[in-house]
Amino acid sequence: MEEEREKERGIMGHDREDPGQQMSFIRGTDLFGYVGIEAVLDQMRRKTMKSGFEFNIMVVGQSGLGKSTLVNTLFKSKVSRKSCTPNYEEKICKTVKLHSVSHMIEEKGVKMKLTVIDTPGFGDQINNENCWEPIVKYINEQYEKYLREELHVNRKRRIPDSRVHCCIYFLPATGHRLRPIDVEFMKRLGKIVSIVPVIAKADTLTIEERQEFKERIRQDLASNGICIYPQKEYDEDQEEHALNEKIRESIPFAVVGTDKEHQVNGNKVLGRKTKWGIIEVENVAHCEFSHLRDLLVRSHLQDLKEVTHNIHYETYRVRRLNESNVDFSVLGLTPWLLENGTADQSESQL
Ligand SMILES: Nc1nc2c(ncn2[C@@H]2O[C@H](COP(=O)(O)OP(=O)(O)O)[C@@H](O)[C@H]2O)c(=O)[nH]1
Ligand SMILES: [Mg+2]
Repeated sequence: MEEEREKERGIMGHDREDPGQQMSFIRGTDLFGYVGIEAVLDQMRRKTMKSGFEFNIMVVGQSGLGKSTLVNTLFKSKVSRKSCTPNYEEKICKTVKLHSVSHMIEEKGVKMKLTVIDTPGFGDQINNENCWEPIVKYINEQYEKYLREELHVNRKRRIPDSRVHCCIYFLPATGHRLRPIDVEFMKRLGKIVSIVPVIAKADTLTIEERQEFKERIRQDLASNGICIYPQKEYDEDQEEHALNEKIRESIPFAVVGTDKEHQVNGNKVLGRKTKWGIIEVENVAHCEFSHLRDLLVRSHLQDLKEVTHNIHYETYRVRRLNESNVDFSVLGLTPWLLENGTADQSESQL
């Protein structure tokens, strides 16, 4: 009864498990006047605008699948060099080489340091055995760098974040099923990074072919136990679950990239000329490029960063600290400090 009355007065939620620590929630409507809590959003906004944020995206797939073109289309700027550029990626690499380029992108005062990590040579050989190894190594090296900065006695106020927040995996538009290399790559990498698979150059398939291909890919992903982003286990609430279910049902997005604009009904649109007419890249009736952009930039960018920090990096951190062969003396630490949690004060970086 008393609880009921408290609820009516707007005071509720006493933590009964810990009587020493009482917590009560007062609904905004029950405040006597304006306090100004909501202004924290403006404060966060101002801080983010001042400092900017980092976003690191990796593209993986055979040469010529349109990786560079797609990233340029996503950010509407030349953030990745295309293979037709002389002296670059022209010849097929014998081994997988990782190559990262950073750009500052600014929109309405918000600054983003975008780093695109390209993986030329992946899947280009006749024998592609272990071609994911340099990629796994690179991803882990970035976690290691971050860990070392975090464990340092004199930590930087803001640790530079070179961790891969998202790996876009390009599937060739064969219309068949996942190939062994796709299964092997995604199985391994899905455990250490957020993978978003896409069907590249989707304009080479008909709408029906795309649908069937997508369905077969989803079956193969499930039957091989491959974890791709967004993972069910990390949905935080009902609302997020509903939104992510829709995404999971339509993954992998069938995308088309371009660096050309065409005139359609008097408007300039990003598109590709095909024998069937102009494919409008940003038109959802033509391809799923917009869904991919919405996911990566407009709805899930912050979530990709959080999943990287809270899940993938955390898994790496726990494993490394358990191995106990981090050279603590170099960091000016003793393992004792770690056991007592003193060094475990990682902040979520923007
Ligand atoms: N049909 C088609 N061609 C594309 C598409 N995206 C890129 N291309 C073309 O494919 C070639 C290779 O593109 P590029 O982005 O350099 O591929 P990368 O090697 O994977 O980075 C270029 O001639 C592009 O114009 C697409 O969505 N559809
Ligand atoms: Mg390229």
